Amino acid sequence: MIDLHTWDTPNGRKVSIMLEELAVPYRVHPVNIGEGAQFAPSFLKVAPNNKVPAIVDHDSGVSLMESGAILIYLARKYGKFLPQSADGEAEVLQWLMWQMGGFGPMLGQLMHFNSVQDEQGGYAQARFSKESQRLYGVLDQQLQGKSYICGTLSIADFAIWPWVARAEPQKISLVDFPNVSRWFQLLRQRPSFERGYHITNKVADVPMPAAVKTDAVKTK
Ligand SMILES: N[C@@H](CCC(=O)N[C@@H](CS)C(=O)NCC(=O)O)C(=O)O
Repeated sequence: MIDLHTWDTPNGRKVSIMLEELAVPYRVHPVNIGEGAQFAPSFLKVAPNNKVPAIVDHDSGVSLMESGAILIYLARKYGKFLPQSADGEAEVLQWLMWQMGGFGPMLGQLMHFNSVQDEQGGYAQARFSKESQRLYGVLDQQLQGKSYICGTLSIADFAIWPWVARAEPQKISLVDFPNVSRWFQLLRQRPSFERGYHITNKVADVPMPAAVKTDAVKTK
């Protein structure tokens, strides 16, 4: 049994989506980061960096924080969503690292500064918006002629998709990125993505959004 400590955020959703795709048993422990639950001593024992997600795998005794490390661990444990060949694995890890080091942090900052109204917010908003647009362009190029980021469904898709699902607060129009838009819609149709996206809302017993907001998402 795996314990998943998470909240309804892009990094948290990567792991619940993967667990739903794997169809393995797991329990969700909501960590309400809006109320400071990430600083509770019991959570810090599992995640010393006080951020979600984190897992405890009771089969192996492994306790892990950092969503990228968790995705790699689960992929290796279950032998799925990470190619066995050295070159195949390297390609997936390359896009996972791209998400962990660039796409996620930039979009996180962009969403923050989009919500800040003062002058300082304006400068930072423009800076992160420009870089985010560039990163979406890189992803769009990678998805040209492909159903999935690395050809077949992998942990790179699980890591990147929940960030694209937040395009609206990022003020990014997916109309400008037709390959990203097509890929986003393809994965959105998978029941495991739908379940994994909403899992923390269900468990946290707060109102569930009607659907992932995709009004701005139109394929060309
Ligand atoms: N690099 C970490 C980032 C995790 C992260 O930033 N989590 C956010 C939610 S998406 C969080 O827990 N924030 C709470 C806080 O900063 O206090 C990962 O990918 O797991």
